[in-house]
Formats: sequence, structure tokens, C-alpha cells
Amino acid sequence: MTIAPLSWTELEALTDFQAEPINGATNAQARLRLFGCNESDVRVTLYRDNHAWCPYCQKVWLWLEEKQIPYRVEKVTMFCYGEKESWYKRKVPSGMLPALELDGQIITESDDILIALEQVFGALGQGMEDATVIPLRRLERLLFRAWCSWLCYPAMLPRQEQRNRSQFIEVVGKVETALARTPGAYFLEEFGTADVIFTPYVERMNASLYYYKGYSLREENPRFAAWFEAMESRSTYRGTQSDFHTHAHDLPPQMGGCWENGEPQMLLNKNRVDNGPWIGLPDVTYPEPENSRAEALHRVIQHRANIIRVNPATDSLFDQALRCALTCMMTGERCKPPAGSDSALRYLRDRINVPRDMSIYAAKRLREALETTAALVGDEPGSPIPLKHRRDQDPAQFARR
Ligand SMILES: N[C@@H](CCC(=O)N[C@@H](CS)C(=O)NCC(=O)O)C(=O)O
Repeated sequence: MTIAPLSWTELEALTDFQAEPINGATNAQARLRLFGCNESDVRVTLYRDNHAWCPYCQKVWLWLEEKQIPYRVEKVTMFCYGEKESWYKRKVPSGMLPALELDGQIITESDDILIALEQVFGALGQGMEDATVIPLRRLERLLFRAWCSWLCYPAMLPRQEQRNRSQFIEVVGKVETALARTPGAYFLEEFGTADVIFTPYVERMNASLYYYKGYSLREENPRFAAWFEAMESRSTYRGTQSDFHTHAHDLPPQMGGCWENGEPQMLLNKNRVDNGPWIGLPDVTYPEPENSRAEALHRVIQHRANIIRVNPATDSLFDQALRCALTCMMTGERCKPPAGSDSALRYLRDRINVPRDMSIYAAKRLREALETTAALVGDEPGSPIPLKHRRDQDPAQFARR
């Protein structure tokens, strides 16, 4: 039995999700963050990428959120997503992100940004140049290099793949030892700068190695597991957190390629990240909020005109198919979409970006509903996700009209 799709008006009545971008919890949509202060208190502007993807931006973003410094956000296009805004190139000729304007002065390089912010607003726990933090910053770069060597270069021989893997796991052992030095789950006695420094790439390592190498960083290392869990207890981190699907497909153009090892576990993991089930993947472990479906619905309704316009299917076909998927997500009932809409539904399934579009559980529920609905009419995949660029996600196409 399947039911008829609800109208947009009926769907609108099913969500009471209320975004509070300015003073609410950390979120990727805000253009201004006040934490209860007045707009006249704002001394900082963060220039960051549109997709909430750039790891160096995430570092500064998380720091500002933790310290509750009022700030403005200006979003800029990364090269592989589209054309860099000329106003930004006039400000920062290299076009690199992040940049920060502090009392009218532009600062680039994420580490220099954090040092400058510390000088004005004080450190977050132990600061960037503290004797306990400096060796941890070096360890983070060591881990980063070992990750790149494994992920971003093709291993010509199985022996080489094994060596790259062992080298990475050896550095992971050093990080586990560093985490074990204090009784709590964080790097030092209290949460602070060191945790912020590790966050962006450890999140990307967890996702990419699961998908391209069949290795689950978070599940195979108890101190990492405890650290991730502690991070997820913070609403700041939750607001910046991405999912496996987003990272697996955002990383290749940025990193110049990610290489699959073709092992059985890798193939299973890849299939699960791409086709579900998404609930239960080790990209998140905090309990699902009750309003995850309402959030997903709210976000789709808000952007539905552009979502329908950029979809390769005709507008009327996709409008109906999308309403079927949303009806399924909200009622739990199957709702058969028009014939030939399976590929269009999977096109959207594969282009939900976390946290740019919505939070992690909302995205999982939406992907699930799109897949369940597509499967009612066929097994046609969506058009492939590009590997060398992500212009299918060019922000210029999604600006609210
Ligand atoms: N060392 C710099 C690295 C920044 C960086 O590599 N940014 C990349 C994005 S992750 C970038 O802006 N690339 C230009 C672009 O993609 O448009 C920092 O720490 O801020």
C-alpha cells in the first residue's frame, strides 16, 4: 500500500522547527552570531567557505563559538566549487580561506588567526603557544601527513598500501598515548585549544579512512572513541559536525584524489555510506534529537525552489517525487513517486551537505526517505558526483531568488 503525496501546504503544517541562527546553538547558516550581545559589540568578521567544509575555517569557527565572541560571517566560494568572488580577492589576493577581520585588520592563516584572537579575547584553556599545546600541535601535523600519505597517493603494490597503513596507525598510537596522559577524554585536563586544533582533520580522517580504506578510526581506538564522544557532548561541535557522505565526496577534489584500497571491508563501508542505511554509521554517536525529521523538512521547504530547479529532472516530475519522499519521511508511509524519478531522487540524496544544509541526523533521515522512495520505482543512480571539482554545488546556483 502506498499513499498519495501531501501538498506543500500540508507538508508545511508538519514542521514547527524554528531556526535561531543568531543567538541559538552553533549552526552553519548564521551570518551573524551574537550570543546575547548587541550588534554594536561585534569586532570580528570570519570569512569562510560557503559549504562549511574548509577544515581550517572549522578550527576558527569552533574557537569563536566556544569563546562566544560575537562575530559576523561572510561566505566565500572555494575554487573547486565555482568562481571566487572578486570582492574577496581584493581583500585577500590569494583567495585563501579562512580570513578574519579583527577591528578592521585582515589576518590570514588559521594559526595566526587564533593567536591574534587569543591576544584580544584570551586563550581557550591552554593557548596556542603554551608549552603543553605546542607538542600537540606538532603531533596533529604528524598525523595529518601520515593520513595524506595513506589516502592521497595510489599504492602500486599491496606492500606499499600496508606500509602506509602501518605508518598511519603508528602515529595514531602516539595520539592515543597523548590522550591517555590525562584522566579525562580531552587532550589536556580541560577542553581547550588542543582539542580544537585536532577536530577538523580527525573528523575527516574518520570519514575518509572508513570509506576509502575500510578502517574505522573511531571504533578501533578507545581513546579516540572517548574523545569523539566528549566532543559530541558539546553543542558547539555538533553544530560544525559533518557526516561520512559529505566528507567522502568533498575530499577528492580538495586533496587531489583519494585512493580506494578495494579490500572487502572498504567495499562494504563505501556501499553503506553511499546507499545506506545511514543511521548507525560511526560518524555520530550522540542520541538522535526528536526533531531531526522536522529540521530536514523545514530546510527543504525553505530551499525547495532552487532544489527543484537544479535537479536534472523536469520541475513538475521532481516536485511530485520530492513531496513523496517528504511525505514518507514525516508519516512513515510509503508514497510511490512518478515513474522515472528514481535517478532524480538519488541525485538529491547524494548532494545533501552536512552541516551546510542541515544537521547530521536530519540529513540521515532525508537521505533515507529519498532512497526508500526512489527504490519504489527503480534502481537508477543519480548522475555521478564529480571527482575533480564540485561545481554541481556551485553556490551561485543556490542563492535564494
Ligand atoms: N595554512 C592555511 C591553509 C588554508 C587552506 O588551505 N585553505 C584552503 C581551503 S581548506 C583554501 O582556501 N583554498 C582555496 C580555495 O579552495 O578556494 C591555514 O591554516 O589557514
